[in-house]
Amino acid sequence: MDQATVVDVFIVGAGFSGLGAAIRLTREGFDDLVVVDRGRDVGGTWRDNTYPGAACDVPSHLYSYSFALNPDWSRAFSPQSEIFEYIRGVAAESGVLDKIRFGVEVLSAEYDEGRERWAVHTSDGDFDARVLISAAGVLCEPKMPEIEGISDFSGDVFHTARWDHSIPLAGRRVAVIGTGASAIQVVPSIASEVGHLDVYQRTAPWVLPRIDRHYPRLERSLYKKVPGLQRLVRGLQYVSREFQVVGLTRTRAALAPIRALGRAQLLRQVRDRDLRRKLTPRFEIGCKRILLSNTWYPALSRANVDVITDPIARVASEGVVTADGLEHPADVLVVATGFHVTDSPAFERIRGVDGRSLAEKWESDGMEAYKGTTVAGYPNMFVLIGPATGLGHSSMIYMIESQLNYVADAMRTMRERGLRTVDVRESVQDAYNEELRAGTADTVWVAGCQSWYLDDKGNAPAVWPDFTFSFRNQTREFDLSAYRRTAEEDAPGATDRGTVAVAGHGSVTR
Ligand code: N01
Repeated sequence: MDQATVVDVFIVGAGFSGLGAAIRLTREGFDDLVVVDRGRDVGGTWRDNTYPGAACDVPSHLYSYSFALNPDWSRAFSPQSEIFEYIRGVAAESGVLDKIRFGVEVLSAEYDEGRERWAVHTSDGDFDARVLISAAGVLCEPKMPEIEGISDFSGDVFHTARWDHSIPLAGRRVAVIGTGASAIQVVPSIASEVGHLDVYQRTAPWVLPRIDRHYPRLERSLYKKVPGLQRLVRGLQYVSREFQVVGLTRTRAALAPIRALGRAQLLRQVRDRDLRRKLTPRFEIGCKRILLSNTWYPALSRANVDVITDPIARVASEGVVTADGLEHPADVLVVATGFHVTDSPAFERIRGVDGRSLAEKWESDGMEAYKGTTVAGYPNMFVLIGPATGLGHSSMIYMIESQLNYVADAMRTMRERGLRTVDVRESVQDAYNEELRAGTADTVWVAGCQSWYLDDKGNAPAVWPDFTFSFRNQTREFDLSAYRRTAEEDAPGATDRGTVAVAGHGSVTR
């Protein structure tokens, strides 16, 4: 590590979570930090997902940093370009841009037990950091489907998160695989332009009306001029979304109104009985992310669009072959099959005290953390949007900011007490996760559907199974007693909790 750049905090990723961490920690006085991002700009998911129709399905007043509300949102659900501009604007105003190195990929991050530091190897050199913050994102590693022959397709193939804008679609035969949140935004946006569109549906999703509207200039100026108005609107949006949690986690009966709304929209928008039968969801609403669209069903009802529900058998050089033996010709294959979430390649690159990668640990023990943020055996590491923090119903930025409260308080606590390291106790983490699993057992996410919330054992380690304000409460303060820690010699932390000296490690509290 001779050539390594020494830094206090190393942050991986400059999306909403990494940028938020850099801003928050700088404000707390932890400004010796470096952020690296493999992309060329901030924004993460919102930089990468440029597919036609990309937009947020959480209202924009709610889907913003609490410290950077934007009175100028053009509409209730902003398009990708506006969210990307928003995050770029926040980054520019925050003063942390000069701490971010773009086009830099983390190759590995290994905890050096002897030095109690993180050794981070990147495509642009090595770093030696006290604290590692993984803000690499969750919906960022495109998942290509394992379909025989797909690599031999003679036309163009790309994933929604890597949209190839150089490929013309006008008048051509396009196939879209998948009917999740990305596909339902893409399909209506391209249906009128393409010659023919085949939509390959494995599972019919629940689709509710999208109550979107343009914000007139008067309303936007009121948000600027009337103190508290925007926060009030944001608060109402937050509360109304939180009501869904009752149905998702406690009483299925509470889902009845939205179930009825979904059925009514299908009945109203799809007159063709055969098509309606194909599009009728056969699983409990909420088990997969509930989709919002007013244009999905009308797009699928168009004369130039076919919904194909026969399973895909293979991809031939000039089209898609379904299990019934039919070959459906295509010029372009759009893959809308989601992301690696519980099996993200990012997990392979982080190694803790025993040299085990997070991927190996989570493969054997399940994807678990404490309060979604710290992992036993990975001292001084904080994971943003870690296990059991994912949401379908509300803003991930709320969860990220909750985690940042926890991280900031951890850093303050370490500073005040002279602690070199904190490492969550395995027993505490286990007990926490046992409780989480018990809390998830009756939720809608484990009600029998397949989704990215689940791992291959059928657990739902990616999703937060409760009201988001209970996560906010849990993460309000850093609970030092849950942690093993080492302290600087003579630091207050070394004397007030009965520490023992350990050669080469300062001292360790058990
Ligand atoms: O991915 P998904 P996504 N053959 O995993 C199908 C967020 N997001 O990119 O349901 C055929 O939801 C799969 O079928 P099935 C949001 O959190 C947010 O759409 O598993 N089909 C499914 O239909 C979302 O949840 C916004 O049977 C295959 C689809 O592909 C998350 O990103 C917008 C297949 C994958 O759906 C992921 O959404 C967009 C195969 N081999 C995304 N493999 C906002 O608005 C998979 N499928 C904020």
